[in-house]
Order: sequence, then C-alpha cells, then structure tokens
Amino acid sequence: PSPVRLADYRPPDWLIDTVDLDISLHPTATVIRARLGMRPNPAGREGSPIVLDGDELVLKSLALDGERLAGNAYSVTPSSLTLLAPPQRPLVLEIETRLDPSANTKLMGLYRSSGTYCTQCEAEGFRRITYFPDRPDVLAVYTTRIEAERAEAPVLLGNGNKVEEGEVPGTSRHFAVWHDPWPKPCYLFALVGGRLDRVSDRFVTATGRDVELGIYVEPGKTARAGYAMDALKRSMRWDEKAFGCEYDLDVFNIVAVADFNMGAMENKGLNVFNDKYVLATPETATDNDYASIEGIIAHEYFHNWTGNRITCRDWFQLCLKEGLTVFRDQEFSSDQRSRPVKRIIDVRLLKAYQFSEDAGPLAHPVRPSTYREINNFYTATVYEKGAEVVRMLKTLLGPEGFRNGMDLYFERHDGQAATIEDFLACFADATGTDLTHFALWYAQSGTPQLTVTGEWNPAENSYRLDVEQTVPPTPGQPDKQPMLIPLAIGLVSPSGEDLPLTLADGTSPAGGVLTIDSARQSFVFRDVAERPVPSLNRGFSAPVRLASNLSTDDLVFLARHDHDPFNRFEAVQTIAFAYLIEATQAVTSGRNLPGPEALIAALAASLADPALDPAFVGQVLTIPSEGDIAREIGGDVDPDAVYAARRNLRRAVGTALADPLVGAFERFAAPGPYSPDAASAGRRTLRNTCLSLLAEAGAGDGIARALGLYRAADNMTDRLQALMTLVHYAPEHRDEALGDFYERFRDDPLVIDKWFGIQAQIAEPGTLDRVRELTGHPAFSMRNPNRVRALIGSFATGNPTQFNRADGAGFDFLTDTVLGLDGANPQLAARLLGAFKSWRVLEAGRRAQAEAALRRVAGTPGLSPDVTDIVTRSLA
Ligand code: DPP
Ligand code: ZN
Repeated sequence: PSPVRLADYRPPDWLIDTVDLDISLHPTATVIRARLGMRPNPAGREGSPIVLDGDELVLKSLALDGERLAGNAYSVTPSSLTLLAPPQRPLVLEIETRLDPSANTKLMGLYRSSGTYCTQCEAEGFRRITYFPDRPDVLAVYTTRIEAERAEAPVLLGNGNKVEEGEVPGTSRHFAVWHDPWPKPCYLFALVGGRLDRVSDRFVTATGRDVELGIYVEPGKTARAGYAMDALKRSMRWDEKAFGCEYDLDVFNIVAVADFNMGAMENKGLNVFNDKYVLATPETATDNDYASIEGIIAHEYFHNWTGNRITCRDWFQLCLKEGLTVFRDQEFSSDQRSRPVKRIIDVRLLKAYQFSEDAGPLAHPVRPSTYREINNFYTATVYEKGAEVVRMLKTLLGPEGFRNGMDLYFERHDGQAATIEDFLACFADATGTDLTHFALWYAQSGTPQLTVTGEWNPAENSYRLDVEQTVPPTPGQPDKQPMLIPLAIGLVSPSGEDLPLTLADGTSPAGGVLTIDSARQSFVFRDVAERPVPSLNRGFSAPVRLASNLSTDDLVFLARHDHDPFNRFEAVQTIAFAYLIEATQAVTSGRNLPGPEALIAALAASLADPALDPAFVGQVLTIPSEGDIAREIGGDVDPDAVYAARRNLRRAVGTALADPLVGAFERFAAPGPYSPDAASAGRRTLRNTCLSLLAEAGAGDGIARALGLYRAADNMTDRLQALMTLVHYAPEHRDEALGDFYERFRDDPLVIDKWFGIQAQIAEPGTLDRVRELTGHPAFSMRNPNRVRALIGSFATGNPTQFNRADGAGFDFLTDTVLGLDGANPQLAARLLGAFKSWRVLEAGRRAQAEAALRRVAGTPGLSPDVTDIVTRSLA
C-alpha cells in the first residue's frame, strides 16, 4: 500500500449525521443493516462520489432513499464501495452486509472471544462491520439495534443508553436498542453480546447525574472485578476535580474479554478491556497488576473527554488523545499513590521503551507525518513521549496556565475532531505564550542529548552552567534543529540546601526551570559563596539524555541530599550505569572488573535511611536491566557481556550488603493480610528486591527465605517474586517450584501467563527449546494474544542473552513465529517483530544474524501490510 501523508489531508466530501444499525448476531453469518443519513460536506469537493471503506465484507444489498441501486450505479473492490454519481443533496443510504465473526482471527471488527461477540474498531475496524467512511473526522449519532439468540447472548450492550429491549415474537431471539446522543467517529463504536455476569454500582456526578456502572465478566468471575470498579469510581471523581470533566451519559459499562490485541478500548459508554486489566484477586494478581488495572481503567475513562468528546481529525493526530490521556492517567496515579515513585517508574518505562525506539530504525515523531499502517503507530513514542510533551507544557506554563489552556481546549473544541495545532493554540491563547518553537517536539524525532558543564568561580562567588544540545539523526530526519527544553535545576549547597537561583541580571528562573532553546547556552548564577552541586533535570522535567561533569562524589552527595527525590534516585542510577558500562567493557576485553564500592556505598546509605519511603528505596536498589545497559552502551553490544557484568554487580551488592538486606527483608514483612495499596506494595517491592539480591549472591540464606516465602505467601506478588528468585538463582528447586505453581493455578489462564513468562526469561541456552516445547502446552494458544505475548513476547523482549543468541536461533524462532502468525493476526505479528527494534546496536556477529532473519521475513511473499511496514523500516 502507498503511504498516507499528513500533508495530503482533505476534509471528507460527504458527512454522516445519523447511523442506524440493525445487527443480527449469528456465530458464522451475522447480518448488518446500516442506514446512513448523509449529506455533501460544504467544505468538501463538489460533485464527489461517495467512497466508503470496506474490508472482508460480503455486500448483500444497497439502496438509496429506499430504492435498490442498479449494478452500474456503484462499484465494489476488496477495500471500498463507491457510489459513482450520487445526487448532491441529503440522502439515506442503506447497506446490508454479512460477515463471519467466528472466522475473524484478526480481532479487528466484530469477532468472538470465548463465545462472546465483541468489537474492536480503532483504528480501522469499523470497515470490517459495514461500508463506511472509516476516518475519525466523520462524526455521527448512532442508534444500534442488536438481536441474538437469548440462550447464546442474554446480555446485549451498545454505546450510550439502552432505549428499548424485548423478544422477537415467534422466535428464541431477543433484542436491545442502544442510542448514543453524542456524535462520534466510527472507531468508538462498540457492541457486545454474550453470557456474562455483571458487577453493578453507581456514581453521582458533580452536578447530580446518577450514573449506572457495570463491569461485565465471564460467568463466575465477578469477585475479581471489585478493584476495577473501585478504580473507576475514583477516576470519575478525580477527573471532575483535576480537570472539571464530568461524565455525560446515564450508563457506563466495561466488558472484560479474553482475546484482545491491545490493553483496552475507550468506546463511548462501553469500554472493552483485555481481561488482564480488569480481573484481580490478591491470590492471582500482583501489585503491578493492580497498579496497571487502576491506570488503564482511569486511562480509558479519561478518554471520554480527551478522545471521545474531542477526537482526532486524522490518525496523524493520535498523540492528541493518547499522549494527553497518558499524561492524565499518570497524574491520577501520582495522586492516588506516591508521586515521586510513580515518576521514577514512568521514567524507567519511558527510557526502556521510548528511548530505545527513538534510537533505532523505528524512530518516528510524536506526530508522524507519514504512515503505511496506522496500527504500527500505537507506540511508546506516541503514548509515552506524547505524555512527556504535555508534561513539559505544564512545566513551562505553570499549573494555572496549563489548566486555563485545558479549559479553553474543552470549551473551544468540544464535539470536534481536532489537531495538535488546535491543542497548542489553546495554551498559546490562554497564556499569551508563543509555542511555535515548542511545537517541534511533535515533529522532530530522536532523543535530545544535553551536555552540561558546571563550574564554580570562588573569586566571583558565581556558578556557571554551560549547556550544549544536539538531537541525533533519525530515519528521514538527518538534520535537526535545537529544541525548546524546560530544564528544572537546583544548586545544592554543601549543607544540602537549595541555593537561591539568581542570574547575573538579578532575575530568577521561574520554578527553577531554565529554558534551553539553542545549541549552546550559558547561565551564570550570582551570590554563590560555596561550591554547590548542580541537580539537573529535576523530576525529569524533559525527556532528554543528559551528560554532565558531575563526579562520582557529586552524585553520591546528590543521592543523599537532593531535595528532588527523582534526582536522588537518578544519581544512583547514573553511578550504576557508569559502573556497568565499564564492567561490560572489562568482561569483553578480559580485564579485571572495576570495584563497585561507590555504588554499594550509595545503596547502603539509601537502605539505612529511615526517612525514605520503602517503595523509593526499592527503586533505588533495582539495578538497571540488561536492556537499559545495552541502550546506554549504544553500539557493538554483546548481551552475554552485559549479563555477566550485571550479575557480578548484583552478587557484589548482595554479598556486601547481606546484613542490611536481610534487615530490610525482615523489617518490612507485612503486618497483616494483603492489601494492594501503594504503601503496602512499596514494602513488598523493597523486600522482594532485597531477597532477589541475596539469593543471587548466595548470601543471607536468600534461597531458604525464597522457599519459605513461596510456600507461605498469601498473595501473588510475593509468591511470584519468590518463584522467580528460585527459578533464576536456585536451579535445584526450579522444576519443583514451577510444577507446584502450575498445579495451583492450572485453571487460571492469566496466572499461567506468568508461568509462561518466567520460563521464557531464564538466561540459559536451554530456554529456547523450553519455549518451543511450551508452544505445544495445552494451556498455550497462538490464537490468544495474551498467551503469545506471555511466552514469545517475554522471550523476545525479556531475555536478551537467549533471544540474541550468537547462533541466531533466537532470531529465527521469533521470525518463524511472526510468519506463522501473520495470516491470522497481523497486528500481533507486527508487534512481536518490533522486538528487533534495537538490532543495530548489537555486535557485528549478532547484527549479521538479526539482519539475515529480517531479510528472510522481508523476502516472504504474501506478508500483511503490518509486518511489511515493520520489516521494511527495520531494515532501511
Ligand atoms: N485507544 C486505546 C487506548 O490507548 C488503544 N486503542 O486506550
Ligand atoms: Zn488511550
């Protein structure tokens, strides 16, 4: 397919005001009757044909204003239906199509998940239900009648409010009619039909609207939906307080399904979720699962305003809803949990997924200017970097300016399909700020690199910061302009106080934020009587890479004294990265490993500081992952050397700090039964991090403690962490522990996913065979995306030494899997292939193996557009 370009955008030629659907569900022959109330768009091209998108549809009949259309009045291709010369006036088009939901393995459009009928329409799934202008700037009011066998689908759900229901006389069928008064693009359409149990609750909005809440799950699983319901109510309240956004229908439903390509989907009034992000009990879900459920429930709910009420003009604007909504869900979780710890976790994820994407062949701007397959742009860059851009906007404008801009956005664009320009104009207008330069964050890809040199001048009582910025070349963008970067800083005095920041001209940067906007800049601060240590990019105010002339002693000082908790954490990370990079080089060249004393001292200080939040200490003690280290090395990476360097460091830490680690493990034991709250979860993070270090080092009875924890655990967090510790560091207990875990949870697919994932991540040469064998396990299925991601995704993205085996067998396994899956589920296949996103940083031998595997994919005939796009860009 030829690329779609932002520059080619044109308004639609025809608009649709109303969509009336009559959908008769049948396992293999579902009938869809669509009545589209259309009119020519005054902003479109005059005299245009009506061109509708379609995909794998069978057209049964077509009528215009009640008259069946003659065969020469329209043309049908595999991807379109065109009315060649329609009258240029309002008209009603009636289309009947038929489809087979049971055969829909792509999980786009209308399909069946464990027998339940459900839909997924973002980005381009509605065209698989009926012929339609499948683009987000065509907004219509939908009324949907759903009919099904009562026995097969007693529950029938649609968008909006239910306005009618009843029996179909003389049959065993029944129906429900749903009406959604809010005009919406077709990607927000949804229906569900099935045998489902319901958890009910209610929520009264700020202005008194009584909303009926429902979460629908597989029969027998209602007890697992309580946390999701609680998270939903907290999200609804929070959005009223934080953004003035109130819910706008009488019903809000969520349905959990087992087969889902993504995490969840924000369909108007009827969110459909991957069941992984709804179902939780202490025995089956980890603290991280609970946090993900809270964040994703919030995210989809928040889309009601940022995405649904104001949607995207075209798919290039995806970050308009996604970056903004991720920012909103991050803020929600920060308010519900620990703000500093949430920031640390988010930045870790940003670096792991987005920085690596931005540094490789799949790099693209937050708002791309061209795409071949939009499904491949639901990326860390659009989502997570998109959220960082919104965060920077808030940092630059301040909380009040930001809120005023958001208020104006809601007021000005409610009911519209908007662009990034529209969004930025609201902030510019609300605050009188020129955001032209800032807008480059949306257009220019690549992670900016800042190099900061600080120097104290005792003779003049001044401190000077020289800042250099570069933005690396990325695909299609060889030359870059300097960005506008909000750099939050502090100057920390020897006694640990923040010095007042007074520039030479007597002004102070507002909020301690320097505006970096050129390739080189200098800032001179006056009245600095003692040598300070600069704390740079506080709170990770900008998503940049930072190098500075801070010494290890300076970093150790910041780790203890910085008022900014993020930078206390980051200081330790910086020391750890410097050590690990040096240690990896030493392994590669057979030299003696450097001594990790400075790092160990910094870790010991955190562990010993009773004022620190255990969740925070848990993060500090978490040694950068192999992927993180490879990313920081940036080229000619030998994953085996990285693994060895990291393992040696963890052993050194576990050995040197055995006593305090044991002390923390014992001190933070849970005082009572399991609770998923952030403070309790933080204590578990710290304990389990300590346990893992001890076990790897063979110190402090780590293995015995892990065995004890595994057996006694009253919750999945502890049991899973103990299991991982045993599997990785106590091979003699591995099979028994894995067998026990399987027997306990064999009837619970979401828990068995964890069991698949752990085995796929064992850093041993036997793992590839193990993973191959597990693909034949009765609990595994290539048809279920969660199973595939748990086993094969974990192997490809969570096991660097084995996926990147020097003999190329890991690469071949993945590409074989991708090719085998592509016909059935191209979206999932393309996602898996994304595991190659950093192949160019590997050392020459592995790089050649990776390239050969990718070329083999590229040379395979009949690839989907999804896989073609990823493989082509990966090799470019
Ligand atoms: N729009 C979904 C989400 O990010 C994904 N399609 O919430
Ligand atoms: Zn989203």
